[in-house]
Amino acid sequence: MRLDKNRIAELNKAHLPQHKEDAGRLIEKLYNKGIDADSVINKLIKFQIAIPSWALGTGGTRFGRFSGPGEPTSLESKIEDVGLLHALNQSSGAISLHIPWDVPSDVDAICSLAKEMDVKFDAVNSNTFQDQKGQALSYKYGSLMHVNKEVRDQAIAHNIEVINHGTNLGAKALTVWLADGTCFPGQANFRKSFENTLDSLKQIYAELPADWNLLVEYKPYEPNFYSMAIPDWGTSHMMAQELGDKALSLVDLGHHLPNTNIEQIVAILMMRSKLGGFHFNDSKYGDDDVTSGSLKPYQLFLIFNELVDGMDNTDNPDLSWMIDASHNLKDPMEDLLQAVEAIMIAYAQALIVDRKALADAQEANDIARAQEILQDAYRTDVRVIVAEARIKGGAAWSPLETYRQLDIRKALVDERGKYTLATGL
Ligand code: LRH
Ligand code: MN
Ligand code: MN
Repeated sequence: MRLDKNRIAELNKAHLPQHKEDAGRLIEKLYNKGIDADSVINKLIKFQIAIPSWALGTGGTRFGRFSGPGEPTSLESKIEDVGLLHALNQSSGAISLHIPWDVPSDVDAICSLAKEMDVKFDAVNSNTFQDQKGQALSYKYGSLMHVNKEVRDQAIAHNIEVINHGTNLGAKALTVWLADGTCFPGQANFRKSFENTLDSLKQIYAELPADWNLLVEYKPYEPNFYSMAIPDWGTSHMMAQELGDKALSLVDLGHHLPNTNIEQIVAILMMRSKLGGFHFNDSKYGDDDVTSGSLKPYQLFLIFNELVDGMDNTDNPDLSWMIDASHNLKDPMEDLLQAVEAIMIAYAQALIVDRKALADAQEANDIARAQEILQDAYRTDVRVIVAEARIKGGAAWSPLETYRQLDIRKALVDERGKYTLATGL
């Protein structure tokens, strides 16, 4: 399915008179505060959040999966779904692949489809957290950290293969997330596990093309419940530091113990030019992978506040932004549109923070004033400038409303069938 830009513009029309009035009012309010709304809007237009290939189908829990109709089953249909999302919001023009789930059979055809849909290839992800059919050695006891060198070599070879797939597609980064760890005290020697993991990463790093990054993702628990090989940002940073300039830490919002101050982690990693990527989702308990901004929008704003500050004031390299959520109950496409919108709202709020006044308040230890400044930005309803950025970029005033008006899910079901292979029904 392809979306006609004119159709989107037509549907926008009904909203434009009110939208213009609302946008004008906010732009003037920002102007009076010394904030240039045009520069905020231009930054919003440029901001692109990758969609992972695995998020386009209905997710599940350890206990079950309730499939949705018309889910994509092939890499082609996943790229088409991302293209549809991007046409609706112009903010999700990239897809992140998981190998071997998404091995392209015909690279040229995939690249031209992606080009047609205006979709780029973001970081590619390796997968050594499952055993694949026909695989010689098992990852049951780990992959890059495994006690057996042959298993580590197999996992290293897989990561190199992922780099090669990514190179063919024009990707520029490899994300390594390891399920490696232990479930029981005494199961492994912590130091040996660390050394094995680092040594394996060094061998992968050595194969990285010159213009690539290696993103090291951390996670405190799950699937292992006693220890993880890379449990936290300290370990990830230590490894990235030792690997070299092209190795950076990746923060997944769900990969922290409850109440961790993620915004502080972001600030410190950026100060060291070591933050490479970001996985967005929201959580109440753990790696819940629910819709970004659905539970803790203020935390998301505070994180963006540090990201914006870091992007302006540090030498941190450009980041890979990606949604990493599991859509168990909602239509994944609708959920992704909501997530992108929530992320753009948090970014826009962070862009209108009066940074000079905040710095002055901090220097004067004026805590109440500092809080007022942050909350003034957070409590500003910026949805209208996010919509303005979308309209300027040729997207929908309301992507979700347009998605429903165009009955896109029905069109996908008509095209792909109600029960696709991914549903298992
Ligand atoms: C692990 C994770 C990691 C994986 C993805 C499927 O919890 O966040 O990024 O690649 O989920
Ligand atoms: Mn992740
Ligand atoms: Mn996760």
